[in-house]
Amino acid sequence: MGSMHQHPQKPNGNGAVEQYDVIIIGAGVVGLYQLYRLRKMGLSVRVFEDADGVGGTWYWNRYPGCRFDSESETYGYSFSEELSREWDWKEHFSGQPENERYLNFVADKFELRKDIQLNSRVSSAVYDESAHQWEVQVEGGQRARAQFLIGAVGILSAKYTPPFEGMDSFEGLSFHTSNWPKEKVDFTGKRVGCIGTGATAVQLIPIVAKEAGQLTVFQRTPNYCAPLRNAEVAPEVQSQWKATYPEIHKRCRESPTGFKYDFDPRSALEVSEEERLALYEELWALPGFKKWLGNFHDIMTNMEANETFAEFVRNKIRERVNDPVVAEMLVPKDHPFGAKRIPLETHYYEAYNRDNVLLVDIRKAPITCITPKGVKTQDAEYEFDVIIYATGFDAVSGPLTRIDIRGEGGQTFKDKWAAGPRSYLGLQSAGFPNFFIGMNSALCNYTVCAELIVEWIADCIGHLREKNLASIQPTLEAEEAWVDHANELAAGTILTAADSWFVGANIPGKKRAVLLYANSAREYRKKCHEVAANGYEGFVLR
Ligand code: N01
Repeated sequence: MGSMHQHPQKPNGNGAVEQYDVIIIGAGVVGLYQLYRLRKMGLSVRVFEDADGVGGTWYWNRYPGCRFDSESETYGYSFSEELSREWDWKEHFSGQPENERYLNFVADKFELRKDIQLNSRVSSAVYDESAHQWEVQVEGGQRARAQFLIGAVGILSAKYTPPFEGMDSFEGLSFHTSNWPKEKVDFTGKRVGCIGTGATAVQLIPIVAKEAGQLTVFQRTPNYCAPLRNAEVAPEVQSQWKATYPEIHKRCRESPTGFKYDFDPRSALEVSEEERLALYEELWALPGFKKWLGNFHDIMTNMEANETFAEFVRNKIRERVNDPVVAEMLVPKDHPFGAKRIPLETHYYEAYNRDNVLLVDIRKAPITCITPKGVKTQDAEYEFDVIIYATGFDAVSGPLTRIDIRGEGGQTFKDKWAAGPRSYLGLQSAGFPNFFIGMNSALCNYTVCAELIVEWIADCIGHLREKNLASIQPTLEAEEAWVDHANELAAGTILTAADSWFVGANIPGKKRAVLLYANSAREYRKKCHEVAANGYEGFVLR
C-alpha cells in the first residue's frame, strides 16, 4: 500500500477558495485514470476522495470473498502497456486485497497521490454561471473552484441498508458489506446472520459459513448463480498475457460487452435440443461470464429462449443442494436468467449442505425488526453475534444525487434525475454545464468502458481549452432523444423483467427507470467517437 504522507493534507476550512482547472470527485478506477490523463495535458487537477485510501469500490468492499468476475487480464487498465507488463495478476479473477494493491500501485507509479486529497467528502457543488465554474464544498468547510467538475463516484458506491426498526438496539457487531471493517472480522464460533443474497452475499457466504459457528441467511429472492471457476495464474499464462496485451485490449475494446467473448449469433431456438444442451454444458464448464455473455444472443431478448437456459441453471442448482426443500428455495422462478446481475460463485450452493447453515425465506415471513439480540421475522426470532447487511446499493443515480449538485438557475441534480437518469451519452446532463458524469453505466466490462469515458472527457476538455471555450452541455433535445433511445433499447431486452438495481427497484420509493445503457459497448464507443468527431454534435459549446 502506498504511503499516506504523499497525499495533500485537508486544510481546516478557513482558508481561501482554491482554484484548479478540473476537480474530480472520487479516486477509484475512473478517478485515478482521469487524473493521470488530465494532468498529462498540463491541467491543474484536484481529486477529493471520501475514503482514507484510493481504490473506490476496491477500498470499501473488504468483505471476505470479494473479487471481480471479469478476467483479470481484461479488468486491468489498458492505457499503459508498461503498467500491464509490470503487474502480475495472481488469480484469473482477482480478489479485493490484490485489486486494492493494484490501484495503489497505479497511484504510486504515476505519482497521482500529490493531487489526491483523502478523507475529503464533497458535500455540494454549485455552478457559477457568470464565471462558468463549479464551486465545490468539502465537509469541514474547505472550498475549491474549477472550470470542470467530474463525478467519478462509481455506479455502486451509495450503500443501501434497509431502515429496519430497532437496528440501533442490536448489541452485537453489524455492518454493511461495503463498510466492512479494515481489521479482520473473526467469525470463529460466532452466530452470524446475513441479510441479502445478491452477488456480494454469494461471494461471502461460503467463506463465512466455514468459519462461523452458525450462519443464518435471510433470502428474499434467489438468484441464478453460476460457477466462477477461479484459479491461480500459471507463470506461462502470465507471460502469454504480457506478450499479447495489445491484442487482448483491442479484443475487449471491440467486443460488444468489453469481454474477450461475444454472444453466439445463433438463436437458442433454432438449434436442436441436443445441440443447445451441448453448448450449455460447454459454457457451464468454462470460467467467468461466458455462460451469460457468450451464450445464444436471444437469451437476453426472447423469453422462450431465455427459459431454455434458465431451466438448465435451475437443474444445476438442484443437483448441488442435498436437501430438496432447501434446493427449491434456492431456485429462482420469478424472473428470467440475466434480468438480474448473475452472481458468479465458488462453492455457494454447497454452503447450504453444511449443518451450520440455515436458509430463511423472508418472502414468506418478512423481517419485522432488529432486536438487541438479533433478527425478528414474522414467525421467529434469531439470535446473533454478528449481522451482515448484504443489502446492496442505490445504484448509478444514488452516488450523484446524494451530493447537493446545483446547475443553471439553481436547479438540483437530484430533482433533474428524480424520475431516472437524464443524460446525453451517459456523460452530461442539460442544465449542468462543464459537469461530466465519470461513471461507466454501459453494460460493459467496467474498466474497458471506464477508459473510453475518461478519454472522451479528457479530449472534450482539451477541445474546449484549445478553442478557448467556456462551457459545454447537451441540448435538451439531444438528451431527450438519448433517454428515449436508452429506454427503448432496454425495453427490447429482459433487463427490466425483474425488480433489481438495474431499474432502481431495490430502493423503496425510487422511481423505476433503466439505469444501464443496454446497447452493445461497441456501438456505444462508436457513438461517443462520432459525436466528438462531428464537433460535439448534440452539445452546446460556448
Ligand atoms: O446487492 P444486490 P449486492 N429486506 O442489490 C436483499 C456488484 N457486485 O451488493 O433480491 C430483505 O444485488 C435483496 O433482496 P431482493 C454487482 O453488479 C459485483 O449483492 O431485492 N432483503 C438482495 O438479495 C451486483 O449486482 C461483484 O429480493 C433485502 C440483496 O439484499 C451489485 O454489485 C461482487 C432488503 C441485495 O443484493 C450489487 O450487489 C459483488 C430488505 N429490505 C457485487 N433490501 C463482482 O464483481 C435488499 N435486500 C463479483
